Amino acid sequence: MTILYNTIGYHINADKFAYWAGENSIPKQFVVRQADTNTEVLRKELPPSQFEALFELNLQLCDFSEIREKGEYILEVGDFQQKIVVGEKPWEVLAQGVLKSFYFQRASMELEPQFAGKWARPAGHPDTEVLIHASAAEAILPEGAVISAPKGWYDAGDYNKYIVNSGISVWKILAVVEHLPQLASKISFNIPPDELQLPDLLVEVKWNLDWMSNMQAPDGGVYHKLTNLSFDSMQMPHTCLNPRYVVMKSTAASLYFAASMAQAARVYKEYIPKVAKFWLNQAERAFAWALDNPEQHYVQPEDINTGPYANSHTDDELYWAAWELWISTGKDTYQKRIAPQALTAELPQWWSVSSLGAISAAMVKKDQGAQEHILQMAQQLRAQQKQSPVHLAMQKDDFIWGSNGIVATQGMILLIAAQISSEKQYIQDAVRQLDYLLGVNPLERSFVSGFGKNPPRFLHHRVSAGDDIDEPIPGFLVGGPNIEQQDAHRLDPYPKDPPTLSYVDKRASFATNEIAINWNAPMVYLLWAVEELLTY
Ligand code: 9MR
Repeated sequence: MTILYNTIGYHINADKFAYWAGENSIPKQFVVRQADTNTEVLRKELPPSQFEALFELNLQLCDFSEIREKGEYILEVGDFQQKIVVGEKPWEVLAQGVLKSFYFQRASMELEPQFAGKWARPAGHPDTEVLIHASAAEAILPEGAVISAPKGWYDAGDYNKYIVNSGISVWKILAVVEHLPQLASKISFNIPPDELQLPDLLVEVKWNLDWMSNMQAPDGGVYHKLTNLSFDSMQMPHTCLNPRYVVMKSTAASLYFAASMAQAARVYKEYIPKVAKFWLNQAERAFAWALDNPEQHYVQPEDINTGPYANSHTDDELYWAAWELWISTGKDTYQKRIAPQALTAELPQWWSVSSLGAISAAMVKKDQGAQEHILQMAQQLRAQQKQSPVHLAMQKDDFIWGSNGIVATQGMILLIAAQISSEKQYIQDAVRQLDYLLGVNPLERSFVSGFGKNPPRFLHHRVSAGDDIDEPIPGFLVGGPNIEQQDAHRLDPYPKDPPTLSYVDKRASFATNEIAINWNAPMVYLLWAVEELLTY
């Protein structure tokens, strides 16, 4: 028997749900006491149990939403006691840590102890001498020619840099300050300041945008990735000396680049107008290249076996980039490229991005059709939550590679719906998604390294594996339960059913325990936006 609860804390203004998972439970009531004085502050009947199919557990809801005073409490069911924290900003330190993880992913730079603490490390992957791969060769830059494309974030547990995944990640992080501009000056997380005096969040994202900006070929097309031929072994960045390549220009990469640089140009305009203008011009050139080369889909060259992020349907990328460019430039030519039939209700993930265009249209352009589209997506998520006793929008077949990123993205959509509709219930719905990631799951763990109860320790992450420090680098949301278990051949068998148990905290589990920028990015949005929207 146990209590599933949010192991980081509960917000004073949010609904507060924990779940009693007791076999043939005898207790009829639950009690909440103040931790220091043991004074009883709440006593309620436990409702009948409900079967949570995603967890295969019978659960009884302990709803202690009435408690709106910050403090530490004891939640008591029968003889079982669980400490619970209620706070005004319960997730702020976590939100800082999740954003700080991007700093720990920086390529081409030494991480100094003042900022990185015990995880300080020498610079790795300077990427100032990157070879043109055969797949990217052209007269002006033949095979073996050298370009410079330093900086950027390592994608994940590996040290390669991929435009597709970078594009979606920077977009989701910048959306925080584009949607909630008041946050720009409030967010700080101890990273080296830059000489431009940008807010911390923009300093961090610029590290990656500066790299992306260097990935454009002379004709406007964008290289799909900057990579080794094969993954490095589990070694520290500064010990990696394998040659690095830029690999074929692709339609998808060019459109991801166009969309995210166009959004970045809007966000940075008030701070660094010249750079923003340059990025916007780059975005326009990348878009033009994609129109001229609509079918140049990424095909992994035979001598390369790092992540493909291949995408052969680019209608959704075109839709997204056209919206971003129209909003940023006001030019009709882009508006004409917005093909309504390309918009789907799929959650925005690296393989499906039309809804990102709809989000910018809804939030920045206040386009009514786009707003309705997002609200419909949110209503669908809410309908899914209603099927689940713990109010989780996930369906069984959502537990794939990076399922935790899906949970966070669903939360992000609910929060955007809250901003469009001013309907506060959507904020509460988003908190349920967060509850799952921070402890309301049958593994009874937080999925963020370094935070909460029983967090992942053995990340599939080369730095955390190679640094000889016991604790993994903090602030990473691991991929999470994945019923496809692509790593099963490297591990002892692990459960598959129910899907939420299909996870192992082992280094070899690249399919459940890797970290990645595209999973942390929606977590950044979820954490910062939910706390801001709950503060009233
Ligand atoms: O997140 C990606 C997942 O959707 C794909 O199924 C998987 C296999 O192609 O790749 C995942 O992304 C990995 C990328 O290819 C390389 N860097 C690590 C990424 C996270 O595992």
